[in-house]
Amino acid sequence: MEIKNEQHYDASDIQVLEGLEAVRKRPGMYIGTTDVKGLHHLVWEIVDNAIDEALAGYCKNIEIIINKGNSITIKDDGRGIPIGVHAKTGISTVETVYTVLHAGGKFGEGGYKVSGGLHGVGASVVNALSTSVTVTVYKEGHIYEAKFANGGKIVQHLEIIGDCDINRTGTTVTFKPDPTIFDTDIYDYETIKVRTRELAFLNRGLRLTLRDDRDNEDTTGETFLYEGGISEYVKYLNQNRTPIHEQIIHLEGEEDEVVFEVAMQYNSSYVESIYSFVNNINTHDGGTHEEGVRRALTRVINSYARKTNLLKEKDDSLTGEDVKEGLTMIVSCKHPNPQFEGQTKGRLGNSEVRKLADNVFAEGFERFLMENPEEAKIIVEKTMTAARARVAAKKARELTRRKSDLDVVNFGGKLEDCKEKDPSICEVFIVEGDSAGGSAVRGRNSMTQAILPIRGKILNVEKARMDRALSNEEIRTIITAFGTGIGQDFDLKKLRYHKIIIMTDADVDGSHIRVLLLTLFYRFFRPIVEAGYVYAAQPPLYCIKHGKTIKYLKDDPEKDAYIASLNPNTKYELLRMKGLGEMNAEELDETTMNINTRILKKITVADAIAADATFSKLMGEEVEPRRQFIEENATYVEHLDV
Ligand code: 1YM
Repeated sequence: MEIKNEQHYDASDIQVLEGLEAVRKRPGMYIGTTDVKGLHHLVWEIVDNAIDEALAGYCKNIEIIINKGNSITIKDDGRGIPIGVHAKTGISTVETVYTVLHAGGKFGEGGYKVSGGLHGVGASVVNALSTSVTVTVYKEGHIYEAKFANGGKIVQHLEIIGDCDINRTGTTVTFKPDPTIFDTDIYDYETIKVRTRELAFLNRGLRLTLRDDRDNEDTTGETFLYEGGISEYVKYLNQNRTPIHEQIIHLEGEEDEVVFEVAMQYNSSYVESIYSFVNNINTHDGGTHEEGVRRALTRVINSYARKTNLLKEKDDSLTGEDVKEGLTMIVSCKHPNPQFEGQTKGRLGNSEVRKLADNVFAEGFERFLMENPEEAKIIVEKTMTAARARVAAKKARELTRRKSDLDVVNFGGKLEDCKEKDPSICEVFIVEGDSAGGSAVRGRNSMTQAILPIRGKILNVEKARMDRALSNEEIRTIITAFGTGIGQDFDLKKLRYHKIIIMTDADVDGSHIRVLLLTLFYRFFRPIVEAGYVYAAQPPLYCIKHGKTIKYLKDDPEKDAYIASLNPNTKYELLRMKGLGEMNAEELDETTMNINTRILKKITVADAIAADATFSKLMGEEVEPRRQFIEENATYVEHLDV
């Protein structure tokens, strides 16, 4: 192997550095963002290479370690990145993969180069955005190592640093993200865990281990290994729901190197939890694989229901909406050449997949229904009940619609609307209790701030169908105030306020109401949440007065930090703030509503699947996990980025 003089840079080194420099100049182009999401993206770029090796059939174990100081180590037991000199670059393949943009692609023959996320740009981007990277390869009885620093500059060319068992093979990579590039350099264990578990579900038989060494190096970590693959994913998602049939239906097929797989089980809820993946990437906007399954599902259930006379001649056919009520389903497709479409590339476009998905699903599901008549009957009856509820909900929706055509200002006498009509500057505060509602009305800026008081607990929509939800006063008031309609009539453009602010007390009751409202929004008005229009007001817990200064502080850490920042000789008065209901209009305005002084928390959904699981856990049949979760995580829920 050619070993270069470390002090000397030649033309190819310079070219490489220019490439990596481009990544450092515009990191967003390569990894989307430089926020906490981008930071985590680096992990998945490296893990993807290990997963590819697993999909090629050579790797069984992958380990992810969060080290002290927030560097990351990823190990696999695959073949090891090739160590020979790369024909095009004249340097070792290891260095090529880590320094040449887009070199992560298919070098060798065979196997999928299937993962790679949204950006799919690989290891060199991670190197460009790191302060140090070490790549170790175990191969042919030797341990090889290459090191990079400061955005991909080579500090040690690939060399043998020791020997190992001749049977040991694999790749180990350690990198430390560059703190000057990212807004934060702190990795979140939960975020990594959720995705690691998901990768284990999506790649059955692959063992993934995750360990956090930051506080304690002796931990063994958590291992994720699912022999049942996506069937176990369905089981996991249904764990806080009540399945209505025992078996999880698992079907799969393959054609022209495209592997298609689906697992499903109905539960007694009314929620649709259908998630699809292509090459381990969540296709949140669906696509041909999902379309094929949905089409076949509706067709097969209808034909079975007619054949068995559960659905009579006079009955209308079941719709796509009816057959997905209470359905938990994972669709997974592995494709050597996927075409991702749409603005966020979240849709599979390959048209041949629609037919494969339809065929595999229709054939397998029909056989399942024939062979399991009892389960089949339960499923068909569930979809027929859903159809009746759909008809009832339509009537109820029409009622709300008619009502919303009336003068909204006077609607139920509850909503105190603002004078402005431009949604982009209007906000609505949803306030718990009449007394807080009264203070809020007096304390608000009536030009742009509307107040909607709600009484007591609102209906838990996790356990109610839309028709029942629509017969609930509070929910009808909210729908009408928003102006968007609901269900099939929903239209985000008609939203009357671009800030929907939940204002509840900072106690357990307040958290419960907040979670009920978030459940309502997430299940019935999801686009409003996804568009970032939902906020939680944060009434402060403390007030500190010194001299003429009055400072409101939202919690203990803020209070402690503020006191520590004061001159030690400063005399100050510390007050614990009252609940919303006890504040007068002026206090409420200053602490919670005034746009210059208030603290708002934006509700975000980082991961729809995790949020779905959290809501079913929080709001589903089981009471105990809910009580516990709310008490322990009252504020944590607000991120939904579980
Ligand atoms: C912890 C990260 O990168 N593993 C890994 C990467 C590769 C291979 C094996 C590999 C691929 C091939 C042949 C092939 C990569 N190789 C390349 C390239 N783990 C990690 N494990 N032999 C080994 O694709 O034919 C890129 S990634 F380009 F060099 F082949």
